[in-house]
Amino acid sequence: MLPIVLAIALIGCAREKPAEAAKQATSTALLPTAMDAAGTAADPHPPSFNADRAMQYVREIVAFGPRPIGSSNHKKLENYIVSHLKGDTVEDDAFTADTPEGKFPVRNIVAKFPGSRDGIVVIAGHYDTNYPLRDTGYVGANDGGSSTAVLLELANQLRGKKLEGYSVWLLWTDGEEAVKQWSPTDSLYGSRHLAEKWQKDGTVKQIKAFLLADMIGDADLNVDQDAASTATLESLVYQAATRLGYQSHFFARTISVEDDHLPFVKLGVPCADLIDLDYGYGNVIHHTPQDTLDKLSPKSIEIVGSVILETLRLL
Ligand code: 1BN
Ligand code: ZN
Repeated sequence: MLPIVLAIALIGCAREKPAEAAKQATSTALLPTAMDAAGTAADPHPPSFNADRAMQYVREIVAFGPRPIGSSNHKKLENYIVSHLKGDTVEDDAFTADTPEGKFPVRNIVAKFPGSRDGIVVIAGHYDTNYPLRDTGYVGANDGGSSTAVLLELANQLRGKKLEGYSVWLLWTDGEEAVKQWSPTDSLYGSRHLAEKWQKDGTVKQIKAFLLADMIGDADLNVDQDAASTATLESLVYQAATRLGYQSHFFARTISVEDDHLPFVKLGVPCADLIDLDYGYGNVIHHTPQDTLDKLSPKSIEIVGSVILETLRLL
């Protein structure tokens, strides 16, 4: 098997740090409240990510126990996600995946929030947990839990708002994890299926940006820069992080990671994978039963949720 993390280059990586773009940012967020840069009245209730509520979601998700594809806990989480999207426009992408461990139901869930401008921004994260660790008590608080929760809270922030920019589609991907051993055919079941579907029906052409959040709850938050992601979109994320004073948590090192953005990268969609693959010193906690709530911080989830919202404003 090819190693998943192909290369790690510490600070000083080949790609230029997006700091220059950030320095040029004239921040509407920093202007006095009721007006934006153009002098028009600003939204009196701008989105403001609620970290405590997001953390409560993680607690409730973890309380279901291990949530590998095909399990009853996974089904409970599907129902939990959908129950939090009442009144929203929800699209299901459900299918049967053929895996090295047999056939499994897989279900991507998409909540759609319409904008005033032509085009779609997809914000994604996976909700299934590691399959091979299913009998070890592994609950994936960070890997699966944090991404599910950040999307649920983003839905709260987008719901009922008049979005002045692109439409925003929140995507809970399923079957991200390998069932036996990570390979191009044993991984990313949901995102591969959805990318193909959205290519066939023309949706892919409308996607202006695909932002992926994965493992973003680590109390020691260091979001990596991903070599396969789109440099201009990562620069925008860095600019957003800088506006909020959170830039020190972003892009100190560059990695190459296989994740749910890849099927969309392959189709030419601008993508940014916001993943912290340094979970515990040397990533020792990742894919172990030690991936538990006590390693997380609501602040980390708030940082990523807020930076995503700020990136939406910049797009
Ligand atoms: C991320 C979260 N990934 C799986 N769950 C992708 C990955 C798999 C990253 C193995 C590193 C190693
Ligand atoms: Zn994982």
